[in-house]
Amino acid sequence: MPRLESAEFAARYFRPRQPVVITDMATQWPACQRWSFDFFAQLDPDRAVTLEKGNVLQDETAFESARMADYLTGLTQAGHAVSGAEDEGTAKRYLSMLRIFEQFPQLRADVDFSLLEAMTLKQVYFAWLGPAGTLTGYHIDWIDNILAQISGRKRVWLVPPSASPAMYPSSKYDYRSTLSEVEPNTWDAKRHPLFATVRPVEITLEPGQMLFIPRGWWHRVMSLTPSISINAFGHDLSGLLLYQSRASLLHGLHQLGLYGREDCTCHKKTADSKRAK
Ligand SMILES: O=C(O)CCC(=O)C(=O)O
Repeated sequence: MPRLESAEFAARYFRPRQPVVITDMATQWPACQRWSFDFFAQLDPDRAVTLEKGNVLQDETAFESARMADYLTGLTQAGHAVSGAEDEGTAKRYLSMLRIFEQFPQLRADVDFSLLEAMTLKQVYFAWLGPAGTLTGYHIDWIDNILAQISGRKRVWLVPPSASPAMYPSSKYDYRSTLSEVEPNTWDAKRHPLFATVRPVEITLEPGQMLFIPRGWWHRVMSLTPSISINAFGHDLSGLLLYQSRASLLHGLHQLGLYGREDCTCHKKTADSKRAK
């Protein structure tokens, strides 16, 4: 799908909540010309960042702290492409969910999410920087999303909301999301037999391409090369009323230790170290 006008995006994709790959728009962004691991490393080398270790959505929640420049310089030096799940099993360290414009407001003009901004009342933006082989397992975000690939390539698997019983929603808590119990690389057909019926749509996101992931759609994302992405989440009025109010309430209870504290993606099981969501 080449360049999309706002009215067409609204009518054909946003309102019916149908995913779409959008080409020829982000390619023009300054981010696609300027952003690299070195670029970020130089923005604030001493900044402490939290790295996810491995696939925290289906596996154990684990984090590590690092100095931004050390992590990103390591990625530049180690940078090589892997195909598919070659590196499966190693706990990749992933600078995920970086609140990019809160930390670096000067980068706001490097991207243009006006397609989503025109349809929504409230947005939040995250950057994702990591090596080849990072895996964000199957989950639903209860908020509309455009994921934009800035450099490197990612594979995305999408499953419609109608397949939810076969995705085995997990009890692990994640803010504003529902996680699946199933990870295809370690799928146990006896425990999760219905997953055999799931037919995901598989997409490879190239630099400069964007993917609209409507709220309620399951998705799983793996980087095929060292990768920089950014996404914009946005709520329209129905999202604020139907989903955000519930998510905020549950998150308040979670922070007080009254909900989902046995297993979550924001607190380690064995220590109190946590990351802000
Ligand atoms: O890029 C990734 O690793 C995950 C992105 C994602 O899950 C999202 O944008 O909702």
